[in-house]
Parts: sequence; structure tokens; C-alpha cells
Amino acid sequence: MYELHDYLRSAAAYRVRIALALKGIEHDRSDVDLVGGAQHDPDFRALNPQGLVPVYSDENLHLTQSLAIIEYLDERYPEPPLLPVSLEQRARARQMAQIVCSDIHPLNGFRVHVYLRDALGIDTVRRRRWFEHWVLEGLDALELWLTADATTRRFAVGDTVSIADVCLVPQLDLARRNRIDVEDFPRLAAIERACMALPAFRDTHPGTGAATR
Ligand SMILES: N[C@@H](CCC(=O)N[C@@H](CS)C(=O)NCC(=O)O)C(=O)O
Repeated sequence: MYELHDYLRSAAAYRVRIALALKGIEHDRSDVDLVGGAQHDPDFRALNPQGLVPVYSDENLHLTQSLAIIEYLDERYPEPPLLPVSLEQRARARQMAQIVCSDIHPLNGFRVHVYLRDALGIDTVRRRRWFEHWVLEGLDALELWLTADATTRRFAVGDTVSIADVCLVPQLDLARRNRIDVEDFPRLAAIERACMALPAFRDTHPGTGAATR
């Protein structure tokens, strides 16, 4: 009944896996082989015309866009909350999530890399520069924000996990897999360590393969 169309190495899908795990929501998982091109299959396009994972389905709807899915899950299953109770902290958590989801990740998705390579003929070295430029710029900004903000404690916003951490950790994982030294961002690295101490982050990590159910 509950299903996630997923791909282990997708940062956007990892966000949703974390949210599902934090809330203890049992679900089936279908792997969409992005490298093999399964996102272009007509059956998958019927589910998501954008040809992107994640797609979350339950008895009520098929939903795409990781932030929309996470907020839907948070409203439907309020415990533990992924959006802070305080208005200001809630806004701050959304701000951090959107730096990742709106400003860093979209510039570096798989389809962007494929387009730069195949349509524009950009070579590996310059594609690498593109990737590094946008990721480092975004992580620099997050590091500055989270160092300056008094509400940043063990996690990005306060002492409990929020949507900000759910988005930050997959982005750091993606950066590390692309040979960016996350320890250059000490505040972000410390938050990542705090998150990875939690089973919901660890058990759904692309490297564990344990996201299957
Ligand atoms: N804004 C979307 C982004 C989804 C997205 O970019 N998914 C990537 C994997 S991380 C994808 O499915 N890419 C397929 C492709 O590039 O062909 C979300 O947050 O769900």
C-alpha cells in the first residue's frame, strides 16, 4: 500500500527514506535504475512525468518532490515532528532545507550532468568544476549560517532532528562520494555525525543497502 520509488544513490530519495524511517512508516521500495535509464520508461513516466525519484504512493495519492512528500508525511504522522514548533525555528529549518533542495542539488543532478556531457559536449574536467563550484558555494553558505545562528546546536536547528538535517545529510553524502572533503565544513560535519548516530539516517544510507524492505 505504501510505496517509495527510490534509487539508493539519489540524494532526494534518501531524504524521504530518512523521513519514513524517523516516523517508523513501513513501506515497499521499488528501485528505479537511474543509470540504466529506467526513469524514462513510459510506466515510470506515467507515475512521474518529470522522470525523477522519489515518488511516494499511499492509498490517497502519488506524490513527487521530496520536500512536499516530507511535509505531507509530517502532517499526516506528526511524531516525531520534522518541523520545529517555534515559528522562527520552523522558518529557519525550511530555509536550510531549501538552500540544499532549491539551490545546491538541482544544479548537480544526474540529468544536468548528462545534459552538460551529451548536449553541450562539456568535458569531464569542466563538468567537475561545475559540480564543485555549486556544491562548495552552497556548503560555504550553510556553514556560515549554521555557525552564526545561536539556534544551531547538536542538529541544524536546536537539539532535535528537523527537515534541515534530513536534507543536509544526503547532500553531504553526495559531496563526499564526489571527493569533496566534508571536514572542511566543521559545523556541517559535526551535525552529520550527530545524525549518523541515529538509525534512521544510518540504516537508509546509500552505502548500507539496508534501505530495502
Ligand atoms: N526536486 C526533486 C529532485 C528530484 C531529483 O532530482 N531526483 C534525481 C535523483 S537525486 C533523479 O531522479 N534524477 C533522474 C535523472 O536525472 O534522470 C525532489 O526534491 O524530489
